[in-house]
Order: sequence, then C-alpha cells, then structure tokens
Amino acid sequence: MKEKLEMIRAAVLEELKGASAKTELENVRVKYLGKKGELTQILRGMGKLSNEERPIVGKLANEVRENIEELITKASDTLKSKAKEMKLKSEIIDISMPGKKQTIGKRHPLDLTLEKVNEIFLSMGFVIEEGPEVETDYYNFEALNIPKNHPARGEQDTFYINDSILLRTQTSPIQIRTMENQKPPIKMIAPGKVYRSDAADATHSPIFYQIEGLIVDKGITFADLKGTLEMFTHKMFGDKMETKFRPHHFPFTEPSAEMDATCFVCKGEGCKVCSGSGWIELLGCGMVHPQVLRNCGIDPEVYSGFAFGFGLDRITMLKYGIDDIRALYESDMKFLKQF
Ligand code: 2NL
Repeated sequence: MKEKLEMIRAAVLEELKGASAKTELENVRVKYLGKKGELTQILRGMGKLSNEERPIVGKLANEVRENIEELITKASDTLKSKAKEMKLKSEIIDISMPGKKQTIGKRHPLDLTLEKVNEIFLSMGFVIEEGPEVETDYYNFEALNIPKNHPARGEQDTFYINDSILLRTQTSPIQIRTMENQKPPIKMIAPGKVYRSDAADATHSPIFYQIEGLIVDKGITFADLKGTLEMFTHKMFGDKMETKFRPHHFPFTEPSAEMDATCFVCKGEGCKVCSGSGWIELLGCGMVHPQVLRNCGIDPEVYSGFAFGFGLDRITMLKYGIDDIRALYESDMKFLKQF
C-alpha cells in the first residue's frame, strides 16, 4: 500500500511537469483526487485494512493527498505567472519611439466676436433668443412690413425652398416670434446664421452671421436707442469711440438710421480701412415701425421700441483686419491659428 501511494505521488509529479494549460491540471486533479480518483479509491478501501495498518496508511494517504493538492496549486501558480509574463512582453511599449503630435484647436474668430457681443448685451440685461434657419415668407418678410414687390424678396437675394418657405435672410423672424409670444417689456438679442443667394467674393458670402437686437416697452425713445448702442460701442471697441447716426431707410423701422463709429484702426485720423473718412459704418437701427408692432399683437399707441442689426462677419473682419470674408468659412488651419 505504501509503495502504491509513493507511486501515485511520483506519477502526479511527472504528469504536472508536462502540463501546459489549466485544463490539464484539472484533469490530473480529477484523475487522482476526484470521486473516482486513484487516491480516493485507496482511501475508500481502508476499511479492509487491519487495525494496526489503518492509521499508518491513513496518515500517509492524507500526506500524499495534501502533497498532490500543493503540487497542483504550485503548478497552477507557475502557469499563471508564465501567462502574465507573456502578456507583459506582448504589450511592451517602445518609449524611445517619437509620439504623435497632438494639435490643439483654437476658437474661431467669429465665435470670439459673438461671445464678446453676447457678454456685453447680457451685462445690459438683454436675453439671447434663437429661432429656425428655415423660415416662412411671413416671418422673414411680411410681418416685417416688407412689401411683396420689395427687392429683398427677389429670387436673386433669397434662397427659396418653395413659394412660402425660405432660408432666413436676417434674424428678425426671431424677434417677430418673440413679440408674438411674449408681452412687453422685451429686451432681447437674436444672433444666428443667415442666408443670401449671393455669389461669394471678398465681401459676400451666401452664409453669414447676423445679430439683431430689440427693446419694446412703454416710453422707449430714440434716446434709448442712441444710449444703448453707444454703450455697446464703448464696451466693444473702447471708451474713446465716438458714434454718429445718419438717416437711412428700412421698411421695418421708422425713423431709421445707420450708426458709424470712430475708426478703431486710425482713431479717426483717416486710413485705408475707413477710406480716409475716420468713420466706420457699424450697424443699422431705428424705432420699430408701428405696423410691425401691430402685426405682432402689440398696440403701438401703448408701446414703442427700437431695433438694430449688424453683421458679425463685418465686425470680426474690422476687428482682426481680415480683408476677405471667405477666409472665415474655409476652415484653413493656417489662417485660423492666428487668432
Ligand atoms: C442691417 C440693419 C436692422 C432691424 C434690423 C428689426 C427687427 C424687427 C423690427 C424692426 Cl422685428 N427692426 N431689425 C432694424 C433695423 C436695422 O438691420 O443693416 N443689418 C445688417
């Protein structure tokens, strides 16, 4: 019996040496320690032994069992560490290899200007409103008192989707929608993309950005318009800037004006940017036309308001000295990295 146990121990040792996978270890365990395993059979047969033999063989059998278990655990640990070693070897990183350069993007100049403009108007208590880029003829033209035969409605200016649906040519529809949905006081700006069916050149792009602003309340006058836009100009371009208003015409405001500011390149001396005049045209504005208020369900006998609009692209180009609007839409990294 003793010899048999020793043989089993030797056999296990031999079989474990050749084992190269976890399943093989498990097979060895079942073969010797399993329910029908060789060692288990011996332990079962112990009843037939004499009283003197039983404790001796029992002790030895237990020793062998513990020994086999130890051997299997050891073999399993060895397999595991070998697998780990191989995995580490396969994942080796060559730290001497040059890395891929990560390029960090920059804010787009239009975005920088928009953020500044938004910040200024928010600080003066305006709310930012948004609206659809695909609009109806009514919101883009009709409600704004732009008559059917007005040149702005011609096919040459507007992208029509069908007779009554188009791409907005200004952000005024946002203001119309806001006046329809809210009671005065209204104090809002409407920034966004607008579309014109123009051929692209240095000063025209079929897509550009516009910001309009609107205040409607009781007792709003042209003095409020002038004060607000002067404050905006100071915050945007500096306190030394002067503003002046020239009469103009828009169908949706009456009276209407264009506002010029001191040329911020030459400070009014006259230069290439301002064509020698010392002034730069910044925006269009006026008192909201009574018919436009009426169209939105606001009584012009009770309320008055002013509105203004300017191109974000134009202001951005002036601010950064960009001489071609197309540069703002070409996504050329060499150009965009400068800002
Ligand atoms: C310009 C001029 C302007 C407005 C836009 C406006 C909007 C409503 C009512 C009245 Cl809902 N007016 N907007 C007013 C005056 C001028 O824009 O030259 N934009 C580039």
